[in-house]
Amino acid sequence: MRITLSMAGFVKQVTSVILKADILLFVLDARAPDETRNSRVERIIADNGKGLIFVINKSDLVDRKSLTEISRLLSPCVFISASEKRGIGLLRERILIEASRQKVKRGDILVGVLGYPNVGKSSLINVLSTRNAAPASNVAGTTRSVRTIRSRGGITLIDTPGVIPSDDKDEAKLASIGSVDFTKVKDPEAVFFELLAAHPGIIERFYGVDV
Ligand SMILES: Nc1nc2c(ncn2[C@@H]2O[C@H](COP(=O)(O)OP(=O)(O)O)[C@@H](O)[C@H]2O)c(=O)[nH]1
Ligand SMILES: [Mg+2]
Repeated sequence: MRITLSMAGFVKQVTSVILKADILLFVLDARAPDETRNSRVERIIADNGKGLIFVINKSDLVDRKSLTEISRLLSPCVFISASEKRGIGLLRERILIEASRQKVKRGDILVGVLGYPNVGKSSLINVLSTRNAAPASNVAGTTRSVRTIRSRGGITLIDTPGVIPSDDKDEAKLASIGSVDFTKVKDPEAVFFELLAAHPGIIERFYGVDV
């Protein structure tokens, strides 16, 4: 197995999920797809020859037009709403397509879930494992010993998502979608003024103040 980038700077869990999985679901927030991508993580996936599917979650929160724009830039991608359980069938189909590209044996597809905090990784794992889900098990005795959840169609999920640390990204954008806890933001004033500039008038109207 080839690891081309140093592990330094990454949460160990993210890299370990990538190395164990055949296919990675990179969960993005439909309201901020660019800001919830991570080029370093994407490179590690590519360098290790793993399959990658961008899963655009929370698509219930954006309009159709912006979904079309997003899909032009991300390939392959699937739009879902984990909370409304939409797009899950299409996602399963896409996983099977990528698995055959990766020459993974049908019935033996190990899928990992990655993304920034709060994009909906746990919600996605939950919907994918609702039907025919086996209880979390331990695939022991193989090189990829890992806790998994069996899903339908020969898809097996790694039960722990890889959480990408949000400290190397645009803090203002991540705070605005709840991906970083605002109480933990390093420079709250800077974030506040960026939000103010990005959404002129909204904060003033909401609080009935002049800023
Ligand atoms: N509107 C909407 N909210 C969602 C969706 N998926 C997850 N959420 C919400 O986003 C928050 C974070 O979800 P969670 O699965 O815990 O994210 P994680 O931190 O990536 O595991 C929760 O409040 C979820 O209810 C979705 O498709 N649409
Ligand atoms: Mg979670």
